[in-house]
Amino acid sequence: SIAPVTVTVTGASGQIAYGMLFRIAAGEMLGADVPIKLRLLEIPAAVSAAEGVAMELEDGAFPLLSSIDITDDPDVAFSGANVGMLVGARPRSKGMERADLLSANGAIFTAHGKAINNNAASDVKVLVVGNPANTNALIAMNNAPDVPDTRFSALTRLDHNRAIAQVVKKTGVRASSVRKVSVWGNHSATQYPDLSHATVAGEPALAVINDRDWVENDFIPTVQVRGTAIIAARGSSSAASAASASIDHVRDWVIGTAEDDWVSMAVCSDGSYGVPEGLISSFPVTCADGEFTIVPDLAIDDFSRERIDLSVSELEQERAAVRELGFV
Ligand code: NAX
Repeated sequence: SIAPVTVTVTGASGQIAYGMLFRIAAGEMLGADVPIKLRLLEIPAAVSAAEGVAMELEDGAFPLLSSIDITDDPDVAFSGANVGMLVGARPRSKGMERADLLSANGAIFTAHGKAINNNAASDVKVLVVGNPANTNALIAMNNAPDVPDTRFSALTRLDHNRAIAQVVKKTGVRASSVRKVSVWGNHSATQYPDLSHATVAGEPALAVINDRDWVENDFIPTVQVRGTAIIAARGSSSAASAASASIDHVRDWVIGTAEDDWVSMAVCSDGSYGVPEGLISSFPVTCADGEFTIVPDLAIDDFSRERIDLSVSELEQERAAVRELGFV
C-alpha cells in the first residue's frame, strides 16, 4: 500500500481552506490512491472553528483521509509535512499601513519558515497563498536555510487560470485548448499575463485572437484586477477559485505538467529573464519528477520586457521593505 502523505494547511478555518481541504481529502491533489494525513494550523481563536471543519471532513467519509490533527503550534503543524499550503495570513484591516501589513505577515512567515526548517519532511514542498504571497514566500524561504530554495513557491496559478478563462471567453474554445499562457512577476495588479507564447487549439494565440487592442486594453487589465472585481461582485475575496488553483499548483508540481503545456508558478529566481536572483517571481515552468524548471529561451519583446520589469521592480521594493524590517 502507498505511504500516506502529510499535508499541512495553515489558515484552516478560513474561506480558501474550506474550499481546499475537501478536495485534498478526495484525492484530487495527490492522486486517487494516495492516503492523506491532514495537519491544520490556526491561531488559538480559530482552533474551535477548525475543529468544526474537521468534523465536516470526517463526515465526508473520504476513504483516503487517514488522520486530521488540529493545532495552534507551527512546530506541531509542520512535523513531518511533505506538502505545506500556507494560506493563513494577516489581512489588511482598516487604517493599517502597508508597513504594518508587511510586519504582521513578516512575523507569521518567519515563524512558519522556521517551523518548516526544523520539523518538515526532507522532501517538503511549500506553496504560499496568503498575501502578499511572493514576499511571504521569500520570508519563509529565508527562514528555512536547511530547506532548498527550490521547495518554496507562491500562488500565481489563479492568475494563470484567470488568463486562460479570458481567452476561452474571447475565442470560444475549451480551457484545455488554451496552452502556454504565462504570468510573470508579482501576484498583484502589476503582474504581467502574457499571451506571446500561448496557443489556442495549437495555433499562436495572438494570431487566433487577432485583436491587439483587446490584448493590451482588456485582457491584461482584466486579469490584473480580477481579484478586486470578485470582491466587488461577491462581497468577499476569491475563495473556491483560489482553492482550486492551489490544488492545480501542487498537483502539477508533484505529478508533472502535460507534455505540450506549461503552468505559472512564483518561484525563487535563478536570474532567468533578468529577474534578480533570490526574488520569488512568477515564471512559466514545467514540472517533472517533483521538480519545476523555468521554461528557458523564450523570446521577450519590448512590450513584455517593460511589463515584466515593472512587476519585478515592485517585488524588489517589497524585498527592500522586509529587509529593512529584518525579516530576510
Ligand atoms: P480568511 O480570512 O477567510 O482566512 C484566513 C485564516 O488564516 C483565518 O482563519 C485566520 O485565523 C488564519 N490565520 C491568520 N494568521 C494565522 C497564523 N499565524 N497561523 C495560522 N492561521 C492563521 O482568508 P482567505 O480568504 O482564506 O484568504 C487567505 C489568504 O489568501 C489571504 O491572505 C488572501 O489575501 C490570500 N489570497 C491569495 C490569492 C493568491 O492568488 N495568491 C488569491 C486569493 C486570496 O486573496
